[in-house]
Amino acid sequence: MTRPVFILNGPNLNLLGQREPEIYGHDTLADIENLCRETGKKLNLEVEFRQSNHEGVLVDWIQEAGSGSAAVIINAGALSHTSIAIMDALKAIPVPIIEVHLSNIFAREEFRHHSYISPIATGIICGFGPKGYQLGIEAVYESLKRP
Ligand code: CA2
Repeated sequence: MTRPVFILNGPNLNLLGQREPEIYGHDTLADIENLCRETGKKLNLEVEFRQSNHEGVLVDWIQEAGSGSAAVIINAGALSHTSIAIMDALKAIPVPIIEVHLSNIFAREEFRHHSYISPIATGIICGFGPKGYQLGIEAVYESLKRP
């Protein structure tokens, strides 16, 4: 069995399904976690799914993933646009990094167009809602087949 795929979620993603459904849809984070677990099961990949509203906690989890994961899939929420600490932590780990956003950040306000994570990510998926997480797990599966 390979190491788990860490799926990390940042600030306010715990509120999904409660507000702004026109942007983020009606699914809750628990629904997205279930989708990830089902996808992981089909591909025989263990999933470690977490959410925090705190930048430092996310940095701790990224460091943990550096030695204990097969890959990191991260939706850092608004911290994607602001956090050099998260970028530095991701830069320091030797596993594939997939950046996911539910919404198409390039079709929204200008301040969302830049992400500190994008330049150091293996790949980026945005605008496909919860399906983006599934696509991220499938991308990890493919990359593990062909290292
Ligand atoms: O599109 C995405 O996945 C985002 O990462 C979501 C973030 C946003 O700041 C990024 O620019 C794009 C927001 C997280 C969810 O925020 C909510 C706020 C209120 C109600 C529901 C969700």
